[in-house]
Amino acid sequence: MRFFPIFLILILAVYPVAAFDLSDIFKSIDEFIKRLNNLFYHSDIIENLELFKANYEIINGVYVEKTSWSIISGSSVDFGDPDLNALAAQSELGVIIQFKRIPDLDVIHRIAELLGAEVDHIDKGINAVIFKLVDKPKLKQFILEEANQFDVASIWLDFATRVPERPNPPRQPDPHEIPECPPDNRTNNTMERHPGYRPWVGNPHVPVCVENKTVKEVIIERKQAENSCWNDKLISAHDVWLENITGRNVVIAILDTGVDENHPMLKGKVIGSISFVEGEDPHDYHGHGTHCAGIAAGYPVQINKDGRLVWVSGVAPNAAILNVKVLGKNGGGSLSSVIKGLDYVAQWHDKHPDVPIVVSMSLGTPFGNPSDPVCQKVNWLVKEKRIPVVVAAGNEFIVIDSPGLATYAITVAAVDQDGKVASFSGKGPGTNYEDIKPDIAAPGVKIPSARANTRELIEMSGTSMATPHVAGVIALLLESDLSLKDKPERIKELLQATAKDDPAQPEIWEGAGVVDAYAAVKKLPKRSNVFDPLGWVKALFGGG
Ligand SMILES: [Ca+2]
Ligand SMILES: [Ca+2]
Repeated sequence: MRFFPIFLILILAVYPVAAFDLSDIFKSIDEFIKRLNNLFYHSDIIENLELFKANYEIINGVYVEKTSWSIISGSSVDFGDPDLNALAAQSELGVIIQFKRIPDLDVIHRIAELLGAEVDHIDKGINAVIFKLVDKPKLKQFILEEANQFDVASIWLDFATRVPERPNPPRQPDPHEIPECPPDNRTNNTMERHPGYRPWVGNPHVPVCVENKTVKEVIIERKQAENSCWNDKLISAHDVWLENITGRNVVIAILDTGVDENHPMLKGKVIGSISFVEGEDPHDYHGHGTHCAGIAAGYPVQINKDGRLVWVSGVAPNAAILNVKVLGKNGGGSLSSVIKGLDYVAQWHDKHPDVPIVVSMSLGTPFGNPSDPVCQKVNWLVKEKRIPVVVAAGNEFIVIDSPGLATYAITVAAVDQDGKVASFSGKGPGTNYEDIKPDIAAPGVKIPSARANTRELIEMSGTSMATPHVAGVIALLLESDLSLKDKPERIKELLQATAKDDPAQPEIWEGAGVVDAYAAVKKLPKRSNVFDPLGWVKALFGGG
C-alpha cells in the first residue's frame, strides 16, 4: 500500500484538472461520512431502524401499532412521555382504523356501535375511518374478536402531534399586554423581540386576484432586495424578486396553530381560514403559525437588526395564505387533526384546480414511522393530488419526526447564518439509505418574522422556521413556470439538483444542501413576460 499515494500524484500530474469530476470525489466523501456515521454517531439510529420494521403487533390478523396496543390492552404503565401517559389514562380514545378498502356507510356505523364510538372523519384517500370517544375495553374486544371480519388493515390510536418547539405560554390577543417569551432551552432560542419596526410603505399596493379573492401585491425595489435580511439572501430569494417573481397567484397552505390575519406582515393575504381544533377558531393564540406564515409569504417590513436597518420579508411576499389550523393554543394537535387538515387542502384544490398550491407543515412527532397514517396521507396528497408538501425534519437532534419521514414529503433541515446545520435539526437517514431524510436545508436559526397578536416581529429557531422558506421558494417556482403545477416530484428534483451542497456536511444532516431559489428559477425555461431590454428596442424601432 506504500505506493498508493505516489500513484495518486501520478494521476494528478498526468490528467488536466478539468478532467476530474470533483462531484464524484465529494460524493464519495459524503458516502464515507455516511458510513462513518453508520458505524459510530448513528449506531443508535440503526437500532431504531429495526424498531421501525417491528413497529406493529399482528393481532388476530390485524396490524396494530405497538404503543397503541400497549395502551389499548393496558399492559404498560409508564411510557416516559407525558402525552402517552395521559392517553393511556383515558377511558375513551380516538382511533384511526385503516381498511383494505373503505366499507359502506352502514358497515362503518355498525363498527362505531361495536366500539361505542362516534364517527369523526371518513378518509377515502387512505381508506381510513377516524372514530372518537372509543370505549377502551370495547376497542380491545373489537381487535381480539371482530376486526378481522371487517377487512381491517391496521389500527392506530390518535396520538398527539405538535409544533417541534417547546410551547410558548398560551397568549390571548391583547394589544395592551405583551408577555415575554421564555428562552427555549432545547434550541437555545433567544426569542429576540423587534418592537420598533417600520412597516412597508414604499410602493402602492396593486390588487391581484387569487381564487376570486383580491390580495394586495407589493413591488420589491432593488434597494429593498439588496438590504433584505440574511435568511432571504442565503437562499437567494432576493435575486428572484429582482426578476419580478414574488409568488403572485400562488397559495401557501399553512397547517399550524392558526394565523393572525391582522399582523401587518399578513394583513390582506389570508384568503381562507378553517380550524380542525375543537373549541378554537382559526385565529393563532400560540404564535407559531403566524411566524411561519410570515416567513413563507409575509409582506416586507424594515427592522433595526444588530444596529443595521434590514428588510424582513416572506420568501414569496406576494403569495396568498390558506390558514388551516390543526394545532391548538398549546401548540399541540393530534394525528386526526392533521389528517383532516390535509384532506381539507385536497378538497380546496379540487374546488380550485387552476390555482397552484403548496403545503407547509412545521409539525411532527417522534412517535411515528413512514407507514403511519399521517405519512400515508402526506404521500397521498403528493402522489394522488399532485400537491407539493414541505415538512419539518423536527428538532430532535438525531432523529426525523413524522410526517417528515414520509417518502414524498420535502423534508427540511435547519441551518444557521453560515449555512451550518443546527445541532437540534433532526438528522437522517430516516428509515433507510435508499431514501435519505432530510431532503433539503433552509435557514432556521434566529429567524425574524411576525409575532402573533402584536405589531412586532420576533426571532425564533427551529426546523419549523426552515420549512416555510422552502414552501416560499416553491411558490416562486410556481409563479415562474406554471407548468410545474401538478408536478411535485419535478419540483423536489429541481430544488435538490440546484441546492448548495456543502461537502463537509453529509446528506443525512442537510439533504441535498441549502435551497437556492435563484439557481432553481434559472434552470426553468425563460419566462416570456420578464423584462427584456432587447425585445423593447426591437418593439420600439422595429428591429428584426
Ligand atoms: Ca430524500
Ligand atoms: Ca453535503
